[in-house]
Amino acid sequence: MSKTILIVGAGGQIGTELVSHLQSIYGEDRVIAAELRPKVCKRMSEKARTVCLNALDRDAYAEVVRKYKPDWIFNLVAVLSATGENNPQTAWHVNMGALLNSLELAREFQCGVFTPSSIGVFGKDTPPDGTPQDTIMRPNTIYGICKVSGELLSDYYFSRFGVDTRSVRFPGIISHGTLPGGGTTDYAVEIFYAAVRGESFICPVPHNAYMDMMYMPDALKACSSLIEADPARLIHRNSFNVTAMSFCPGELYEVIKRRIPSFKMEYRIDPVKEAIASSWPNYMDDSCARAEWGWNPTWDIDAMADDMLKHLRMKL
Ligand code: AKB
Repeated sequence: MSKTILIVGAGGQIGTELVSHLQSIYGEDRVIAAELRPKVCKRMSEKARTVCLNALDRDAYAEVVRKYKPDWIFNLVAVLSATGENNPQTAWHVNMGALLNSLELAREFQCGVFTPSSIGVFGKDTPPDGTPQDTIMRPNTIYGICKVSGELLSDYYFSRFGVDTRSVRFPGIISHGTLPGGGTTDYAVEIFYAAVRGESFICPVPHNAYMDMMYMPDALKACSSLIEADPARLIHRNSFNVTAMSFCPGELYEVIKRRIPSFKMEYRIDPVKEAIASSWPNYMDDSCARAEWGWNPTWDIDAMADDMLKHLRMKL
């Protein structure tokens, strides 16, 4: 069935590629990209219906929802984990403000809301290996606190107001399109840029810090599959563990070095990222997503590395 989709925060790492992914499913006219930064809006408007919007401005946001009448809002506005620690108050204000506006407008205009959650919801007390779907969630980053609060608030809007809210806990997303910004898992993207440029990479995360990761095509598939999922099969909603691979910097380095033997990496550990990485799972159990809506990732570390290098060699 065709749907109209409003993507808010569309100019970021996921949004940029989600726009064309959803256009390919629902049609170019049915996807509206909303973005705060005028320069990014201008660039996006060459490829998509675009509107410049500050998602914290409730009235302006309401105008956009009233005009386009989306079936789904993708609320991608986020200050990520490492940046959030520099200014926790702003991170709370932006992350929770955009989510609350999205939920309220979905309630008023009767549409669904998809909000990415994150492995950031977990903390030191969470079982790190095979992290279950339903487990201890006591993060100690402001980003994680926003994401746990967001999951609870989204479930609340579903049970209290019947808003169709759905979400996945994304791991680090690796892509060759738009760079991520301010995350703990960003090293897994930046390392490829250094390798292709012939530079050595300074890694801010310890060599043995395992975290879940996913290549962008799988992340896009997670977004579209979950909004198409049969609601009768959903036992969970906000939010599902999803993963595709787990590795540490030392392993990713070896994978790239097998393809570029001259590639060098050294470590200059960022204590903020180190603490965050060590509090996140080594790998999650995503069996509920598999059972409830057929989650099934395609890309492993080797296939991802080959594809990243191929695309970045054309781009850089
Ligand atoms: C981050 O590192 O902050 C994000 C995430 C895993 O949510 N990429």
